[in-house]
Amino acid sequence: MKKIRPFCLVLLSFSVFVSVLAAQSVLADGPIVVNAPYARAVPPGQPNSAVFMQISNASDQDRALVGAASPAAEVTELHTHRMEDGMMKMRKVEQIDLPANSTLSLQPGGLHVMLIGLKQQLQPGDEVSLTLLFDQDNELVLTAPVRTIMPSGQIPSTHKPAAQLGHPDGSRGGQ
Ligand SMILES: [Cu+2]
Repeated sequence: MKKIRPFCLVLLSFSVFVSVLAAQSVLADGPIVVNAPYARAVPPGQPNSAVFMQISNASDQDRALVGAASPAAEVTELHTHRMEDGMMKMRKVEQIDLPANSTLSLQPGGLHVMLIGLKQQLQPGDEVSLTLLFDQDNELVLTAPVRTIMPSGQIPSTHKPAAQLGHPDGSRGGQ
């Protein structure tokens, strides 16, 4: 009769733990890897929010994120921020380019996946399911934890606070 050594059990539970962690923080679709996705917590009643992440393209080929969908919102769009007339405004973009061998950050004040018309509350501790559509007909489903982002957090200092009004990934004010 075989005995299971305690050491093996420790290893086994450790590897299970690691793969659970990996499933939450890293998602791969061939050469495309998504790291550390998270959604912005918003107060109840706020209609919009955004999801951020890092996307790496480890291939020698330029790729692109071409769309997104989420059951958490009526509409899910790819957005960026642009300076227009001295104001930082967000704009829908048709795609987000992922140049070969590069990592791109979707972050507050910059590129983001916009959730418009929230159908669920986004409180810290909640989770948002998100499907990312890449070119070449690849799609990737991930779960993003909801986190509180300080209104002033992670926004480049060149952005004027007033220009952030009305944007859920920029500040709590406006709209
Ligand atoms: Cu936006």
